[in-house]
Amino acid sequence: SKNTVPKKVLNQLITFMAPYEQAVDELKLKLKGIKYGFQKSGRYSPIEFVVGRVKKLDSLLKKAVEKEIDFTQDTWAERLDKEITDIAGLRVVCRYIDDVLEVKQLLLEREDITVHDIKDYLSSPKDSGYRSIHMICSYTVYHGSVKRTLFCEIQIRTLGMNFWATNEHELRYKYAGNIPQDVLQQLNEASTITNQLDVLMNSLRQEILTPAPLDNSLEERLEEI
Ligand code: 0O2
Repeated sequence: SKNTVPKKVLNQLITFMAPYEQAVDELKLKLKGIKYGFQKSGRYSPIEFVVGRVKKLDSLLKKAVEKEIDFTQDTWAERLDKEITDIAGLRVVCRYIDDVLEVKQLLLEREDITVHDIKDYLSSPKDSGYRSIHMICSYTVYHGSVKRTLFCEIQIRTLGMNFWATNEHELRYKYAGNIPQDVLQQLNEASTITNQLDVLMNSLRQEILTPAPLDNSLEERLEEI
């Protein structure tokens, strides 16, 4: 799809991406701040880890072509800003399903992140078996001498969902999008099993968050086994 883009625009695209890179850097730090805050105060953190990326150029161009964004017209930058909401992407990975919901709630309450839309692939998984919560947000960066408010997509998922999605993503890449039926079947089964594990582990979360009963010493509990 690169040959649909004039050479001059390719250079402009690098400049175009710069504030998005800053947004990813800042948001990564801020989301990690949630985790550190819990840890420093000795509390259980609903966040296990945070990763971020700006959309790769080939992936961005592919989506732009799908949206019929014409790079020979000088409206292309405005259209990318407005129509491609995941140029800045953050991913928050949690241990338990309830943590995913807690992080979603924490993000909804923040004043530096405006949530525009929530895609709940947790309640309604995709046909592929994909599960996650996607929050389409906007965030303001002060980049050079300009203030820019940019869209970003924050994905929240469990370790299990992340494991599944990583495998599925690699298979989709390997088969260039045409995953054989039997592999799709296996992936779907893996998604079901992953969800069963997530649901089971989620009940352990309650166990972890409630203090051990005082009248039940470690020795007593070991004797019970
Ligand atoms: P990249 O840039 O390669 O990371 P769409 O409009 O179809 O593109 P949709 O369904 O509206 O997408 O979801 P959304 O909110 O735009 O998010 C797309 C991103 O969600 C993907 O990024 C993945 O990170 C993730 N995702 C969505 N569906 C699946 C799925 O079935 N399997 C996996 N592994 N990940 C999924 P991209 O498109 O890969 O972009």
